[in-house]
Amino acid sequence: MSTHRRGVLKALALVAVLVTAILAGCTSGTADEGAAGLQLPNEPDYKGYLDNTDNYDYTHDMRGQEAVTIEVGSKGNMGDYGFGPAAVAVSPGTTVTWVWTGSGGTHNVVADEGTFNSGPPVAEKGTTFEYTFDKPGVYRYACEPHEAMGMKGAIFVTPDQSGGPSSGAGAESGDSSGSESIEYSVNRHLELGHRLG
Ligand SMILES: [Cu+2]
Repeated sequence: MSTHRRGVLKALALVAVLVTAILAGCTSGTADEGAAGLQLPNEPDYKGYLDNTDNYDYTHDMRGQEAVTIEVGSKGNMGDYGFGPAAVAVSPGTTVTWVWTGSGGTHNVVADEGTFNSGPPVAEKGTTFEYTFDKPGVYRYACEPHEAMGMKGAIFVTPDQSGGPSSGAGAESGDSSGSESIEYSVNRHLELGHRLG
């Protein structure tokens, strides 16, 4: 009798563990679906660019939206020296609008590779700068006055609607060669070209 009861208790305990595991899986998948965006399933390789950006948490998944807004002068980097969110994923054709909070002094938005540039730094709240991202790829940018403090950001433009950079055939290893993300964006370019052509 007591052996039987022990068996039942063991079975119940197992069920409880399974239910807990399933619930945990569900909540982590659907948590926090707000304006800030869910976490992209696979983090792009920013090649260390955001290493000293302390408000960079993860890439906020804003794919499928026509317009995305990023704060200039959000909390971060020992003051109001952050882009919020620091990293976002968007679909090609998305217009990103940076909106100045008015905090943290003068800021600007300057692409690492010259793709976009908001001009001289300004402080005024409500200032906006926008750029439409048609080409897939990783775009790194910074605020010139506060770049050394970590006021930097990244826009990951991808036509992929499911996973992230490593959801394709090529397995992404953790090495630091940096060639994989370039390969990835080239592949995406080709894919998009085929689709359009
Ligand atoms: Cu700044």
